[in-house]
Amino acid sequence: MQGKDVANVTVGILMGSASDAEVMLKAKEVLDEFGVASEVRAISAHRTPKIVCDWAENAEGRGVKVIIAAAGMAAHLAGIVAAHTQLPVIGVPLAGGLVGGLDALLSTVQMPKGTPVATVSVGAHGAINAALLAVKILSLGDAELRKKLTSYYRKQVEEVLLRDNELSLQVAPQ
Ligand code: RP5
Repeated sequence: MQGKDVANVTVGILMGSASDAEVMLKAKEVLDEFGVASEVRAISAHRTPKIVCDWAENAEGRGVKVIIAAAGMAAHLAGIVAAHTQLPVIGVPLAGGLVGGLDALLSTVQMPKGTPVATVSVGAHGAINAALLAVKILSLGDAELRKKLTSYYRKQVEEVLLRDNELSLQVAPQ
């Protein structure tokens, strides 16, 4: 069973379980900010392997250009998706298993040659970076997205400088 159809899907966000949603919806928030349409699915490489493989094989035909695949523990979701599509796959390892997600990190990043998974950091930071990386990939062929990225990073600099200024004022001698 699949949720409601998303028109003009550009990024597919997969996660191994609905229990990953709190973290992975942060990726969707970033994509929404850039006006990039996404499709979110919670399907598992080991519990629903056929559904995952079918989804990956049909993704390109449905307009998906970049896939973000997130899972915790023995995180083989990104790898199995990458094995079933020529689209770029960004893997997000999730915490919840051993040593703060070290198990998922190694499972996601250590792909043998031939089937690349571009792996980002563990958890929420990784989810956000995966979305930004997807936007960067898409921006190679989209001047509007390039402009949005430029202003996103300009805003990031302004926010850092604002916090820097606040901190300086806080510690300044009275
Ligand atoms: C992985 O196992 C999922 O990605 C999730 O991070 C972890 C636990 O899944 P649940 O037992 O919460 O469904 O496949």
